[in-house]
Amino acid sequence: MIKGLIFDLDGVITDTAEYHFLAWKSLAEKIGIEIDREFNEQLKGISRMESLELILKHGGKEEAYTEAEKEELATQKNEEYKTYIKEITPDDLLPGVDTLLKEAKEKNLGMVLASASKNGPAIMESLEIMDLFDGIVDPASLKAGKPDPEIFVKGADMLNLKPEECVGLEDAEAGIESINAAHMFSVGVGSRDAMKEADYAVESTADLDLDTILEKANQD
Ligand code: G16
Ligand code: MG
Repeated sequence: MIKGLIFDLDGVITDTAEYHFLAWKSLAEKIGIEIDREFNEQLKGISRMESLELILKHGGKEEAYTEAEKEELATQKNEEYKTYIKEITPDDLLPGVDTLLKEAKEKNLGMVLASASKNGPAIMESLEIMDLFDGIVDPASLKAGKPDPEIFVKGADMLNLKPEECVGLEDAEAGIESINAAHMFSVGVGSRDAMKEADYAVESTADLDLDTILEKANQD
């Protein structure tokens, strides 16, 4: 019996990927590396420092900086990113998400955020949905990020539920892998190809229907 929903943030609740892209692009340019939107796909769901490592590798500069310099580069990116997310309002909820969250609340389902983003709490406040949620897994507390199952397992723990009693919702391949490894029913948002490992997938958040999700997950 499903009693909880564990949500990814970027790409499921709101679309911050474009802001991450713009901030990484300008940081990369400063150090002579060119990135495009196609490359940016690899950064979805991946932590800030792991994203930086991928960008440096892409530009052949993986050995060029000390750990302290890399921390500084990541901080510069985050400062620019924060200027974008300051503008977020409830209008930035992805289509269908408002209805989904409210219906889940009416059904007394537990809800937790399992995002790799350290900016998650600020974004949730700006979207004005924090009161619907029971908690946010602190990404700084994790030993391993997605695709490791830890973040989704901790999400279920926060609700005092077993992973089998929860549904995980994700838009990144690494995230679906994480949910599946946690033995949780996985709902994917995205192309059929990218979401081929999901237990159930839709192309857009507008197609997320709570009754359908619960019916499929409870059958599983
Ligand atoms: C999000 C984004 C990633 C980003 C990560 C960390 O993950 O998809 O691109 O690198 O958060 O973000 P921050 O730099 O704000 O800590 P998710 O898990 O919400 O999809
Ligand atoms: Mg995501």
